Amino acid sequence: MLKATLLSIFISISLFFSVSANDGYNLWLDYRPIQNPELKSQFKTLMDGIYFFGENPTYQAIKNELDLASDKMLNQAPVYTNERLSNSKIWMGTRDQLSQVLSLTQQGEISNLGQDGYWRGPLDFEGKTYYAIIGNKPVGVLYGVYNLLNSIQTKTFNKSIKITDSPKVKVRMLNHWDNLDRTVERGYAGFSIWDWHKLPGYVDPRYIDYARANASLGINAVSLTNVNANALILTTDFMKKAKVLADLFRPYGIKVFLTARFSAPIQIGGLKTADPLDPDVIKFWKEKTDEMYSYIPDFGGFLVKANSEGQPGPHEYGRNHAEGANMLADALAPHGGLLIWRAFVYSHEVDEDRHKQANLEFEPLDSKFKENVIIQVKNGAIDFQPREPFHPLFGAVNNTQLGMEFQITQEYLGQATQLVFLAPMWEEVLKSKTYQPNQNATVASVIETPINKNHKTLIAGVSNIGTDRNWTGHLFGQANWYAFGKLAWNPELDSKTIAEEWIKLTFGDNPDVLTKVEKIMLESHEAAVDYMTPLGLHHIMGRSHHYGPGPWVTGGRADWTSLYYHRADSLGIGFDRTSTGSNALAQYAPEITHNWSDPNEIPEKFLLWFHHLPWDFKLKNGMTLWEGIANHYDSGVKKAREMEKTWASLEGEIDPERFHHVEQLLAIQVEEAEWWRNSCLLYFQSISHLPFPNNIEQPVGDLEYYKSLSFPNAPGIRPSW
Ligand code: BDP
Repeated sequence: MLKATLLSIFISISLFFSVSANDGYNLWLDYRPIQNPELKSQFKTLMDGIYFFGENPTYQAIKNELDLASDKMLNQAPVYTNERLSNSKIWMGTRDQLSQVLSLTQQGEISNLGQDGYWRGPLDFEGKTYYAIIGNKPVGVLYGVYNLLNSIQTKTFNKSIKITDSPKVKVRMLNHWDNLDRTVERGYAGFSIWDWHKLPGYVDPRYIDYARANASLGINAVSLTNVNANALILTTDFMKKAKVLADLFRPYGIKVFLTARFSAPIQIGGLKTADPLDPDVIKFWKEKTDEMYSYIPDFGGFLVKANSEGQPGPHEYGRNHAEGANMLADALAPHGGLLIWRAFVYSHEVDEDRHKQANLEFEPLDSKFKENVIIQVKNGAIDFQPREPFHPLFGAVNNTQLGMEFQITQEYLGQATQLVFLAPMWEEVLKSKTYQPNQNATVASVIETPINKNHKTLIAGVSNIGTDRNWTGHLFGQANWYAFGKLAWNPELDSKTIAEEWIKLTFGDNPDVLTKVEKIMLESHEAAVDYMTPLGLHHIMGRSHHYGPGPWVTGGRADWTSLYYHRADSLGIGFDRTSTGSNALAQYAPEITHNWSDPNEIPEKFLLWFHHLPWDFKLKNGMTLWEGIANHYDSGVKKAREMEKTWASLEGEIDPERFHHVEQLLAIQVEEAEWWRNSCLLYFQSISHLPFPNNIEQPVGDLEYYKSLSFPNAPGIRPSW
């Protein structure tokens, strides 16, 4: 008897813990039990009679998702019916499949779904109302189902409202910087989730959860390998491995891309050259590509980093980027594949401001790229800095299809120890006015607009995913993956909406949690900019691992040093990119060049990005530049402490596992913010020789000590640096 009682106590304790513990693995697809009786009954009704118009692997993926969701949210299995009329409550299918049951009005309503869009809402047929989820293609139905589940979880479901949604961008892609040995360049969440060694024989169930998470956001493409590419990925053995992933991802609407090393013809093809105009090289790539399609018939294409940071490329043979890209594009074209060529090109051998180099390379090649080429451009001209003005290429070419590359992994934004919600930063870039090709153009509109009907549009994000149980190292890294997916689908969305949705999906709808977590998230980016690189400072982090501050970094290749970027001297600080300096500003539209050339007109957040100014330059609030810099650093630290305090006040309102995970990381973030402030201010003071303003907390510590810190084992370091 006693034994039985103990056992039942044990079982209930472990059940309690298994219910309350949350390691974050389920991401935003946690499907917690529905508490609200009305919502529960509405969802239950729908799950009581699901009718699919036809069968295909995507519908099977939908059924798997509904099985899971219904089980977790309602504690019951859904009922699938074969009878369309008598028992069904919800209909799912493509517009074609439903054509016999749609009235003309309904057909009209549902006609503008684009390739991947969906419609969901009430549908009247023969005197009865059904709920329907309709896509142009099965994947549209899948997206509609995820949207329905999202609305149930966030309690926004309304069965009488009709919703139509379709993505504004065609290719919504994750770029993994994963190496074949499972290390991840700039990865802070463990190792690569691609277990190349055990593939193709062993299929990690995590691959499916990865596909589900992406599909739930509308992400429809993934490049599996590092842009600093290894040619081995193009060998037959690896194609067989990649095929397994492509087969798993297909029902979720996700296409696989791989990175192509430009010198592969030499490394794995036995050729002496990789010259893109050499007939044997052309033949090599054609045969490789054909072979790839024999394994993966819907292979997405190649992503290429060439002639940048030591990667091989067409320049070695006196050819330009268009000649390199077009040769690969020709190999892909017969299969409908895409060639994504990165604009992240710069060289220390070129005597030009790094900021200008991509435009100098690509502007003269405008209109020279084949139709299946997309030039993938980072959001800013330097390199994923905490804040960058938008890349001038976005306004500078009219006849080249440009795609956006964001970095989801927080290489320069606190890596996996800091909570920095990146949506506000991406939103700022996407909403920036380019004034070209027309007065109303924004970065978002440039990306969303195909230059003609055959061109595809693209948004890519460098993944922050790894083998950590919660996928992203920091729980809030998940919010960045989420936000990226949402913005790739609709670049016009605002960060607040995205944050609210993610918080509800992640923590439920406790209003106190919602308000406080939202505040933390929405203020986190500005806080990080303040304690890392305020007022347009940039590229002053530690060398090679990029972890923590390193404004003193000098020596070696100039454009990899901090001095090159901040140019602090006894007179002042900042990079003069106006006409008296490198004139990078002239690469923007005249409206921008004109306004930003004046240090009193330019938004202060970009001040030192474009201007070298005296320490006593007057800021808008009346402070001197030196005082302003000091105040920004100090206020960044204070904001970080505020975030920590706000989070602490949520104890008991968030499950202990996730609460303590974030609590500990926020404590690290505060220490790192202080480290940034102290070391940057002490360093800049050693140059300006000015006293710190009285109103700030005085930086403490010894500059020499900060300089001596080294992190040889910091994660994510690029192996060759
Ligand atoms: C930089 C990273 C480096 C990448 C490079 C790239 O430090 O590891 O290889 O970008 O985007 O941000 O190619």
